[in-house]
Amino acid sequence: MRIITIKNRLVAIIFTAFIGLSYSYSSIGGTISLHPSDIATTGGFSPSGGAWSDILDTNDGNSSFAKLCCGPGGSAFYVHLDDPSGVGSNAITGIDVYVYAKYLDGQWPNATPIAGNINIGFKTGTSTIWQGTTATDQSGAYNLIQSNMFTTDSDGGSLDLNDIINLQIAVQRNTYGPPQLRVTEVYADVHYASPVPLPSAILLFGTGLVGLATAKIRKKKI
Ligand SMILES: [Ca+2]
Ligand SMILES: [Ca+2]
Ligand SMILES: [Ca+2]
Repeated sequence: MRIITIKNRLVAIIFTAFIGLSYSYSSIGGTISLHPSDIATTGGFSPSGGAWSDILDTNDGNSSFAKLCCGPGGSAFYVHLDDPSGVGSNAITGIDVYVYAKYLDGQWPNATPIAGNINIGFKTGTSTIWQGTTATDQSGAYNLIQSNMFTTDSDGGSLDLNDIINLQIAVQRNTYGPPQLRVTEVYADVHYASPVPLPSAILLFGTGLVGLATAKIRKKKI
């Protein structure tokens, strides 16, 4: 009867330790998505279907978007992003930038989709880091343009919470001539990692091992 009790206690200890381990590892880090809070620099772009604070929050097609037509390429708008919550003092490990965009050529409502080029980037301080020119297709659908993960701030330093608070996304129209660039959504994914889990995981695993040893000693005394 006592052996069964010890076995049950042992199973409970190991089970608790491994639940603790998996919980710790699942909380190692996370990702938060940040959408625009307001315009920082228009670059000649104008909002359609709402205010700058709202039009780039969702991929709602042509219901709300930022637009710029005509002229030489190179014009860019910058948007401020919502400040992060839940990151705490955890280390910031990277930023991904996402932009939904397309080009149209001709007068609305008879404008037709056309392929074009855009660049996307981000700014946390003085400089802007660009992903590089990317082509959009002529499907008429908003193309998702995604950056590689940026792992420094825009001036080359390590990422910290202030960088994320100051984070801006930049979108540049890189096609010359009349086509209109439309952007319906932009956001950034911010990745962070917690420094806490490893020690806590070791502690929990250690607790399990101590429980195991104690149970064995008790078993021998029977
Ligand atoms: Ca918003
Ligand atoms: Ca902000
Ligand atoms: Ca939109």
